[in-house]
Amino acid sequence: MASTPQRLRLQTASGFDLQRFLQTRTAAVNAALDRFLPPETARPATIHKAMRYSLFAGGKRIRPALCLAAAAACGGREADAMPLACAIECIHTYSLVHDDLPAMDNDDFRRGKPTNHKVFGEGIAILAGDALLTQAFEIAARCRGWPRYPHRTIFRELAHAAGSLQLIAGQVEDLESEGRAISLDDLRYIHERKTSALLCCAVRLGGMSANCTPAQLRALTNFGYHVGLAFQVIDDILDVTQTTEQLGKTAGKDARSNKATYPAIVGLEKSRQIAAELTQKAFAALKPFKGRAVALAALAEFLLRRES
Ligand code: GRG
Repeated sequence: MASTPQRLRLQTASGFDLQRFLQTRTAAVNAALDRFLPPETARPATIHKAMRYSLFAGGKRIRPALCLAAAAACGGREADAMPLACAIECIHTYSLVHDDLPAMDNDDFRRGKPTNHKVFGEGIAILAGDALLTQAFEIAARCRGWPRYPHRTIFRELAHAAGSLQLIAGQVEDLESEGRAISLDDLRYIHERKTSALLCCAVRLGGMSANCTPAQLRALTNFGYHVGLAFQVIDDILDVTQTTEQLGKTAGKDARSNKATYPAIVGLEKSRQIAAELTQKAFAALKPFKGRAVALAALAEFLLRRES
Protein backbone atom coordinates (compact mmCIF):
# COMPACT_ATOMS: atom_id res chain seq x y z
CA MET A 1 0.00 0.00 0.00
CA ALA A 2 1.20 3.53 -0.70
CA SER A 3 2.77 5.37 2.22
CA THR A 4 0.32 6.92 4.65
CA PRO A 5 0.66 10.65 5.34
CA GLN A 6 3.02 11.44 8.22
CA ARG A 7 0.30 13.35 10.09
CA LEU A 8 -1.81 10.19 10.19
CA ARG A 9 1.00 8.19 11.75
CA LEU A 10 1.69 10.79 14.43
CA GLN A 11 -1.93 11.15 15.46
CA THR A 12 -2.37 7.46 16.17
CA ALA A 13 1.02 6.65 17.64
CA SER A 14 -0.57 5.96 21.02
CA GLY A 15 1.11 2.67 21.88
CA PHE A 16 -2.34 1.15 22.09
CA ASP A 17 -2.20 -2.67 21.80
CA LEU A 18 -4.80 -3.15 19.08
CA GLN A 19 -3.91 -6.78 18.48
CA ARG A 20 -4.70 -7.63 22.07
CA PHE A 21 -7.86 -5.49 21.96
CA LEU A 22 -9.10 -7.33 18.87
CA GLN A 23 -8.20 -10.76 20.25
CA THR A 24 -9.93 -10.25 23.58
CA ARG A 25 -13.01 -8.55 22.10
CA THR A 26 -13.38 -11.17 19.37
CA ALA A 27 -13.30 -13.89 22.03
CA ALA A 28 -15.87 -12.04 24.16
CA VAL A 29 -18.15 -11.39 21.16
CA ASN A 30 -17.91 -15.02 20.05
CA ALA A 31 -18.80 -16.23 23.54
CA ALA A 32 -21.77 -13.83 23.71
CA LEU A 33 -23.02 -14.81 20.24
CA ASP A 34 -22.80 -18.44 21.26
CA ARG A 35 -24.96 -17.70 24.32
CA PHE A 36 -27.45 -15.55 22.38
CA LEU A 37 -28.06 -17.95 19.48
CA PRO A 38 -30.21 -21.08 19.67
CA PRO A 39 -27.99 -24.19 19.95
CA GLU A 40 -27.12 -26.09 16.80
CA THR A 41 -29.28 -28.96 17.99
CA ALA A 42 -32.46 -26.86 18.41
CA ARG A 43 -35.16 -28.13 16.06
CA PRO A 44 -35.01 -27.65 13.10
CA ALA A 45 -31.28 -28.26 13.43
CA THR A 46 -30.49 -27.38 9.78
CA ILE A 47 -31.32 -23.71 10.14
CA HIS A 48 -29.38 -23.31 13.39
CA LYS A 49 -26.39 -25.11 11.89
CA ALA A 50 -26.56 -22.81 8.84
CA MET A 51 -26.83 -19.64 10.97
CA ARG A 52 -23.90 -20.68 13.12
CA TYR A 53 -21.86 -21.86 10.12
CA SER A 54 -21.64 -18.32 8.71
CA LEU A 55 -21.63 -16.50 12.04
CA PHE A 56 -18.64 -18.49 13.32
CA ALA A 57 -16.76 -18.76 10.01
CA GLY A 58 -13.98 -16.44 11.15
CA GLY A 59 -15.20 -12.90 10.45
CA LYS A 60 -12.92 -10.10 11.65
CA ARG A 61 -15.59 -8.77 14.07
CA ILE A 62 -14.78 -5.20 13.08
CA ARG A 63 -18.31 -3.88 13.69
CA PRO A 64 -18.58 -5.33 17.21
CA ALA A 65 -15.08 -4.01 18.00
CA LEU A 66 -16.11 -0.53 16.84
CA CYS A 67 -19.28 -0.72 18.92
CA LEU A 68 -17.40 -1.73 22.09
CA ALA A 69 -14.66 0.87 21.49
CA ALA A 70 -17.28 3.62 21.03
CA ALA A 71 -18.90 2.63 24.33
CA ALA A 72 -15.52 2.92 26.05
CA ALA A 73 -14.83 6.30 24.41
CA CYS A 74 -18.03 7.62 25.99
CA GLY A 75 -17.16 6.23 29.43
CA GLY A 76 -19.56 3.30 29.16
CA ARG A 77 -19.21 -0.38 30.03
CA GLU A 78 -18.48 -2.78 27.20
CA ALA A 79 -20.81 -5.35 28.80
CA ASP A 80 -23.71 -2.95 28.28
CA ALA A 81 -22.83 -2.61 24.60
CA MET A 82 -22.38 -6.34 24.01
CA PRO A 83 -25.96 -7.23 22.91
CA LEU A 84 -25.81 -4.36 20.40
CA ALA A 85 -22.36 -5.40 19.14
CA CYS A 86 -23.71 -8.93 18.60
CA ALA A 87 -26.91 -7.70 16.94
CA ILE A 88 -24.86 -5.72 14.40
CA GLU A 89 -22.68 -8.76 13.64
CA CYS A 90 -25.82 -10.84 12.97
CA ILE A 91 -27.11 -8.22 10.52
CA HIS A 92 -23.70 -7.99 8.85
CA THR A 93 -23.49 -11.79 8.50
CA TYR A 94 -27.03 -11.99 7.08
CA SER A 95 -26.08 -9.43 4.43
CA LEU A 96 -23.02 -11.47 3.44
CA VAL A 97 -25.00 -14.74 3.24
CA HIS A 98 -27.59 -13.12 0.97
CA ASP A 99 -25.01 -11.19 -1.04
CA ASP A 100 -23.24 -14.47 -1.88
CA LEU A 101 -26.40 -16.07 -3.31
CA PRO A 102 -26.53 -16.87 -7.04
CA ALA A 103 -29.23 -14.21 -7.51
CA MET A 104 -26.88 -11.57 -6.06
CA ASP A 105 -23.07 -11.76 -6.22
CA ASN A 106 -22.98 -15.53 -6.79
CA ASP A 107 -19.89 -16.30 -4.75
CA ASP A 108 -18.47 -19.65 -3.70
CA PHE A 109 -16.16 -18.51 -0.91
CA ARG A 110 -16.57 -16.28 2.11
CA ARG A 111 -14.43 -15.98 5.19
CA GLY A 112 -12.16 -18.63 3.64
CA LYS A 113 -14.91 -21.24 3.53
CA PRO A 114 -17.56 -22.36 1.02
CA THR A 115 -20.47 -19.94 1.10
CA ASN A 116 -23.64 -20.80 3.02
CA HIS A 117 -25.68 -21.82 -0.03
CA LYS A 118 -22.84 -24.06 -1.26
CA VAL A 119 -23.05 -26.04 1.98
CA PHE A 120 -26.75 -25.88 2.86
CA GLY A 121 -28.44 -25.11 -0.47
CA GLU A 122 -30.09 -21.88 -1.59
CA GLY A 123 -33.36 -22.30 0.29
CA ILE A 124 -31.70 -22.79 3.66
CA ALA A 125 -29.16 -20.00 2.98
CA ILE A 126 -32.00 -17.54 2.29
CA LEU A 127 -33.71 -18.63 5.49
CA ALA A 128 -30.45 -18.51 7.49
CA GLY A 129 -30.00 -14.90 6.38
CA ASP A 130 -33.60 -14.08 7.28
CA ALA A 131 -33.17 -15.77 10.66
CA LEU A 132 -29.93 -13.89 11.42
CA LEU A 133 -31.59 -10.57 10.62
CA THR A 134 -34.52 -11.39 12.89
CA GLN A 135 -32.22 -12.78 15.58
CA ALA A 136 -30.44 -9.42 15.67
CA PHE A 137 -33.55 -7.71 17.02
CA GLU A 138 -34.14 -10.43 19.61
CA ILE A 139 -30.56 -10.00 20.80
CA ALA A 140 -30.82 -6.20 20.81
CA ALA A 141 -33.90 -6.52 23.03
CA ARG A 142 -31.55 -7.80 25.75
CA CYS A 143 -29.92 -4.38 26.11
CA ARG A 144 -30.76 -2.28 29.15
CA GLY A 145 -32.17 0.73 27.35
CA TRP A 146 -30.89 4.15 28.46
CA PRO A 147 -32.52 7.44 29.46
CA ARG A 148 -31.55 9.17 26.19
CA TYR A 149 -31.85 5.99 24.14
CA PRO A 150 -34.77 3.76 25.12
CA HIS A 151 -35.36 0.43 23.36
CA ARG A 152 -37.49 1.98 20.63
CA THR A 153 -34.60 4.27 19.65
CA ILE A 154 -32.22 1.33 19.51
CA PHE A 155 -34.60 -0.70 17.33
CA ARG A 156 -35.19 2.24 15.00
CA GLU A 157 -31.44 2.75 14.67
CA LEU A 158 -30.86 -0.89 13.69
CA ALA A 159 -33.89 -1.06 11.38
CA HIS A 160 -32.93 2.15 9.61
CA ALA A 161 -29.33 1.04 8.98
CA ALA A 162 -30.50 -2.34 7.63
CA GLY A 163 -33.49 -1.01 5.72
CA SER A 164 -34.43 0.18 2.25
CA LEU A 165 -32.88 3.64 2.68
CA GLN A 166 -29.46 2.34 3.75
CA LEU A 167 -28.08 -1.23 3.48
CA ILE A 168 -30.73 -2.47 1.05
CA ALA A 169 -30.61 0.81 -0.91
CA GLY A 170 -26.87 0.33 -1.42
CA GLN A 171 -27.33 -3.26 -2.51
CA VAL A 172 -30.13 -2.36 -4.95
CA GLU A 173 -28.12 0.37 -6.66
CA ASP A 174 -25.06 -1.89 -6.62
CA LEU A 175 -27.03 -4.58 -8.48
CA GLU A 176 -28.55 -2.08 -10.88
CA SER A 177 -25.20 -0.47 -11.67
CA GLU A 178 -23.47 -3.70 -12.75
CA GLY A 179 -22.07 -3.38 -16.26
CA ARG A 180 -22.97 0.34 -16.42
CA ALA A 181 -20.68 3.33 -16.18
CA ILE A 182 -21.67 5.33 -13.10
CA SER A 183 -20.38 8.59 -11.67
CA LEU A 184 -18.16 8.88 -8.60
CA ASP A 185 -21.10 10.52 -6.81
CA ASP A 186 -23.30 7.51 -7.52
CA LEU A 187 -20.57 5.15 -6.36
CA ARG A 188 -20.24 7.13 -3.15
CA TYR A 189 -24.02 6.86 -2.67
CA ILE A 190 -23.73 3.06 -2.95
CA HIS A 191 -20.72 2.78 -0.63
CA GLU A 192 -22.29 5.06 1.97
CA ARG A 193 -25.30 2.80 2.16
CA LYS A 194 -23.95 -0.67 1.40
CA THR A 195 -21.06 -0.40 3.83
CA SER A 196 -20.73 2.82 5.80
CA ALA A 197 -24.27 2.80 7.22
CA LEU A 198 -23.80 -0.40 9.23
CA LEU A 199 -20.31 0.51 10.44
CA CYS A 200 -21.61 3.93 11.48
CA CYS A 201 -24.57 2.29 13.20
CA ALA A 202 -22.16 0.06 15.17
CA VAL A 203 -20.29 3.11 16.44
CA ARG A 204 -23.47 5.05 17.24
CA LEU A 205 -24.99 2.11 19.14
CA GLY A 206 -21.81 1.84 21.21
CA GLY A 207 -22.20 5.48 22.16
CA MET A 208 -25.89 5.01 22.92
CA SER A 209 -25.05 2.11 25.26
CA ALA A 210 -23.06 4.66 27.29
CA ASN A 211 -26.01 7.08 27.27
CA CYS A 212 -23.75 9.46 25.34
CA THR A 213 -24.53 13.16 24.97
CA PRO A 214 -25.98 14.49 21.68
CA ALA A 215 -22.59 16.12 20.96
CA GLN A 216 -20.79 12.80 21.49
CA LEU A 217 -23.29 11.08 19.19
CA ARG A 218 -22.64 13.66 16.47
CA ALA A 219 -18.89 13.11 16.79
CA LEU A 220 -19.32 9.32 16.64
CA THR A 221 -21.58 9.62 13.59
CA ASN A 222 -18.95 11.73 11.84
CA PHE A 223 -16.26 9.21 12.77
CA GLY A 224 -18.37 6.18 11.74
CA TYR A 225 -19.38 7.70 8.41
CA HIS A 226 -15.78 8.40 7.37
CA VAL A 227 -14.36 5.13 8.67
CA GLY A 228 -17.18 3.26 6.94
CA LEU A 229 -16.58 4.92 3.61
CA ALA A 230 -12.80 4.41 3.88
CA PHE A 231 -13.48 0.74 4.68
CA GLN A 232 -15.28 0.21 1.38
CA VAL A 233 -12.70 2.15 -0.66
CA ILE A 234 -10.03 -0.13 0.86
CA ASP A 235 -12.24 -3.15 0.11
CA ASP A 236 -12.36 -2.05 -3.54
CA ILE A 237 -8.57 -1.71 -3.56
CA LEU A 238 -8.00 -5.11 -1.94
CA ASP A 239 -10.23 -6.78 -4.52
CA VAL A 240 -7.70 -5.68 -7.14
CA THR A 241 -4.45 -6.10 -5.21
CA GLN A 242 -4.91 -9.22 -3.06
CA THR A 243 -5.34 -12.93 -3.80
CA THR A 244 -8.36 -15.10 -3.05
CA GLU A 245 -6.32 -16.84 -0.32
CA GLN A 246 -5.42 -13.53 1.34
CA LEU A 247 -9.01 -12.27 1.21
CA GLY A 248 -10.85 -15.48 2.10
CA LYS A 249 -13.27 -14.57 -0.71
CA THR A 250 -12.95 -14.51 -4.49
CA ALA A 251 -10.50 -11.79 -5.53
CA GLY A 252 -10.83 -9.80 -8.75
CA LYS A 253 -14.59 -10.27 -8.72
CA ASP A 254 -15.46 -6.58 -9.11
CA ALA A 255 -13.55 -6.19 -12.38
CA ARG A 256 -14.88 -9.48 -13.76
CA SER A 257 -18.47 -8.47 -12.99
CA ASN A 258 -17.84 -5.04 -14.47
CA LYS A 259 -18.60 -3.36 -11.15
CA ALA A 260 -18.04 0.30 -10.50
CA THR A 261 -15.33 0.67 -7.84
CA TYR A 262 -13.03 3.45 -6.71
CA PRO A 263 -9.97 1.94 -8.48
CA ALA A 264 -12.03 1.47 -11.67
CA ILE A 265 -13.16 5.10 -11.67
CA VAL A 266 -10.22 7.04 -10.21
CA GLY A 267 -7.35 4.51 -10.30
CA LEU A 268 -5.46 2.78 -7.48
CA GLU A 269 -3.24 5.63 -6.29
CA LYS A 270 -6.07 8.15 -6.10
CA SER A 271 -8.22 5.54 -4.31
CA ARG A 272 -5.49 5.09 -1.69
CA GLN A 273 -5.27 8.83 -1.24
CA ILE A 274 -9.06 9.09 -0.81
CA ALA A 275 -9.03 6.29 1.79
CA ALA A 276 -6.24 8.07 3.72
CA GLU A 277 -8.10 11.39 3.59
CA LEU A 278 -11.33 9.80 4.82
CA THR A 279 -9.41 8.19 7.69
CA GLN A 280 -7.86 11.54 8.51
CA LYS A 281 -11.37 13.01 8.77
CA ALA A 282 -12.36 10.11 11.03
CA PHE A 283 -9.41 10.91 13.33
CA ALA A 284 -10.40 14.57 13.42
CA ALA A 285 -13.92 13.60 14.52
CA LEU A 286 -12.47 11.97 17.64
CA LYS A 287 -11.02 15.23 18.99
CA PRO A 288 -13.80 15.84 21.56
CA PHE A 289 -13.03 12.49 23.22
CA LYS A 290 -9.47 13.58 24.02
CA GLY A 291 -7.52 10.49 25.15
CA ARG A 292 -10.54 8.23 25.61
CA ALA A 293 -10.95 7.21 21.98
CA VAL A 294 -7.60 5.42 21.55
CA ALA A 295 -9.25 2.15 20.57
CA LEU A 296 -11.43 3.87 17.95
CA ALA A 297 -8.40 5.70 16.52
CA ALA A 298 -6.35 2.50 16.42
CA LEU A 299 -9.20 0.66 14.69
CA ALA A 300 -9.49 3.40 12.05
CA GLU A 301 -5.78 3.16 11.32
CA PHE A 302 -5.92 -0.64 11.22
CA LEU A 303 -8.81 -0.56 8.75
CA LEU A 304 -6.85 1.75 6.47
CA ARG A 305 -3.79 -0.53 6.53
CA ARG A 306 -5.58 -3.89 6.47
CA GLU A 307 -4.66 -6.47 3.85
CA SER A 308 -7.75 -8.69 4.01
C1 GRG B 1 -29.00 -6.92 2.07
C2 GRG B 1 -28.41 -8.86 0.59
C3 GRG B 1 -28.04 -7.60 1.21
C4 GRG B 1 -26.83 -7.11 0.97
C5 GRG B 1 -26.39 -5.87 1.54
C6 GRG B 1 -23.48 -5.80 2.76
C7 GRG B 1 -23.93 -6.07 1.40
C8 GRG B 1 -25.11 -5.38 0.90
C9 GRG B 1 -23.29 -6.93 0.60
C10 GRG B 1 -22.15 -7.72 1.03
C11 GRG B 1 -20.93 -7.56 0.16
C12 GRG B 1 -20.20 -6.30 0.39
C13 GRG B 1 -19.23 -5.86 -0.64
C14 GRG B 1 -20.40 -5.61 1.45
C15 GRG B 1 -19.75 -4.39 1.73
C16 GRG B 1 -19.24 -4.43 3.09
C17 GRG B 1 -18.09 -5.36 3.21
C18 GRG B 1 -16.81 -5.01 2.55
C19 GRG B 1 -18.22 -6.46 3.90
C20 GRG B 1 -17.12 -7.34 4.33
O1 GRG B 1 -16.87 -6.95 5.65
P1 GRG B 1 -15.67 -7.54 6.50
O2 GRG B 1 -14.40 -7.41 5.73
O3 GRG B 1 -16.07 -9.07 6.54
O4 GRG B 1 -15.71 -6.94 7.86
P2 GRG B 1 -15.83 -10.16 7.69
O5 GRG B 1 -16.00 -11.48 6.97
O6 GRG B 1 -14.44 -10.00 8.25
O7 GRG B 1 -16.88 -9.94 8.72
